[in-house]
Amino acid sequence: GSSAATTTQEVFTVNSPNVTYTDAEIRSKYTYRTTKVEAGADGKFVATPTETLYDFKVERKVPKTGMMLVGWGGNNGTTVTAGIIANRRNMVWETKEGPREANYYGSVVMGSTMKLGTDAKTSREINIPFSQVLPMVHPNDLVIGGWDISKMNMADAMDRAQVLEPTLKAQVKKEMASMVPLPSIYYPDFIAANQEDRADNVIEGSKASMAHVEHLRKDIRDFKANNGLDKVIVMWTANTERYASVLEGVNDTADNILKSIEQGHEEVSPSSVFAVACILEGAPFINGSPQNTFVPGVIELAEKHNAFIGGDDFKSGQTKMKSALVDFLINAGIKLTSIASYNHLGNNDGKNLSSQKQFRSKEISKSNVVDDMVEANHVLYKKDEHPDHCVVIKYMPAVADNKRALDEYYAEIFMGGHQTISLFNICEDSLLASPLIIDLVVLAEMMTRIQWKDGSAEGADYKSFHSVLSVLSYMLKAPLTPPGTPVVNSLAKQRAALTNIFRACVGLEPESDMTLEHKLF
Ligand code: NAI
Ligand code: DG6
Repeated sequence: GSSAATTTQEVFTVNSPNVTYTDAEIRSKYTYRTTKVEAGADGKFVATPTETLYDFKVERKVPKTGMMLVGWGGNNGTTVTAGIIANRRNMVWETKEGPREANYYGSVVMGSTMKLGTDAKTSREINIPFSQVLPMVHPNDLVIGGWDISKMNMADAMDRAQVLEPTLKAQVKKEMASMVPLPSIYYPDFIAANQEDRADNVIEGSKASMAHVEHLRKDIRDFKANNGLDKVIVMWTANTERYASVLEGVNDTADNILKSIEQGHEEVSPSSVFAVACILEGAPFINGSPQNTFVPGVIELAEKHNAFIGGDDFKSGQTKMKSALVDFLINAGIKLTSIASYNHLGNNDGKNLSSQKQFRSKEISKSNVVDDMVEANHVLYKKDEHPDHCVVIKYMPAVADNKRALDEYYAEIFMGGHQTISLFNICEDSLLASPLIIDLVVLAEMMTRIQWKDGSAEGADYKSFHSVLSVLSYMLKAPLTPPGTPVVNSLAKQRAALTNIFRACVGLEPESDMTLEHKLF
């Protein structure tokens, strides 16, 4: 079929003395309003509204962008690639339920809207596609590449994944067959032993080295040059690794991690080597798996180089529900007392997670997701009191990518009563994860074109957001935040932060949902 149009038409301009448009930039003067709280001498709080002035600057030209996936030949890598090709070509395919057409359902950027404001004449809400609040890359335009320790071409790897309909696969097969992942680094101790038979596309050397860092940097540079790209975003969607031990003198500082890579220290994981290569190359790097890729030394290195990093672990199904449902229950004043989360799945991710150390990485990222919401409610929970929470994952080959997630939420309600909520969530795991990959790439790229400066200081310089992109939290189970800053797990707060920061960049107030215009007249 014909190629889909991707040029983003600007659907609105902001009419404000604080906002200016040039061909190259949108500039806004923004007043950030928040509340500082102090405990008074009488033990009561004093809340003081505060205002901070910021200048934001957004580069308008959408760059030609590449997306390089580590683990490209896996279920997520093949599914997101086929999905983008299908969208690019407006494909339609037959299923037993009738024809289906390519879409971006499940992507916040491509599938959701945000309220721009109220219609001046009718008072109705005007909503715009999320993708149009700022000038973002269209996923159809992403040039895709990447690495895998398996050399299978992408068409065969797509068959191996058992995710997409045969009628769709037939249409993308030829293009996918021409794509073959670059060889990657493989340190067997970090992923399950049951993955070994896949590893036939491996760069020489089974522990970290500067040669590996340089090899990966060159891969990124070559990909950029060969495709005429302005930017490359790299995403880890390879197997879940075991945790790396965080050791003094080894991976605790930027200098030490570089030294440990040079010395081939056994606690440096492949994902950390990829992260370091990307930081040094200035390519944003996002970790879609749960392991501690971002040991303190890697974070410090990113800060030193003003490079963007984000993670950890795609938040696709069970955890996304959890970070919405727990928020709802606790904010409704209902005392959640336990969560039991069972999963079984039969894809290669499940096979890798059947190994204890890799499972442990996932157990950690799936378990810490309610802490802040519990801690915020000292009416329901005493200090250090938590709901019981257990996470189980079992490998069940027959169900393939159709992961089953069973959750029981048990809560205490009025007057000693109980409420039990049972959820049974079934779907192709990779069809949930692929749109998140797209969102993470598009949003990370967008963040590279936003700059800010202190709006009250004469002559202040523009700079970027902090290296750790916590603004990506909505898509991630265990959001990485700048050192010393709080983690926010509530899905609603994560979305509000993202949309309101983007609104601020074009000089719009946060969406408060007060709608006083409908209440005071
Ligand atoms: P997969 O097992 O199908 O794909 C992973 C790929 O990574 C494989 O092709 C493997 O050969 C490759 N690989 C392993 N080590 C590598 C290395 N050092 N360099 C390059 N390639 C390497 O797994 P899937 O389902 O695509 O998931 C990928 C990751 O995303 C897993 O860690 C999983 O836990 C995580 N994830 C997946 C979600 C989902 O819904 N599918 C959601 C959340 C996280
Ligand atoms: C079993 O839970 C396998 C995992 O890789 C998950 O499917 C994946 O991390 C998605 O997790 P969640 O909790 O967002 O559904």
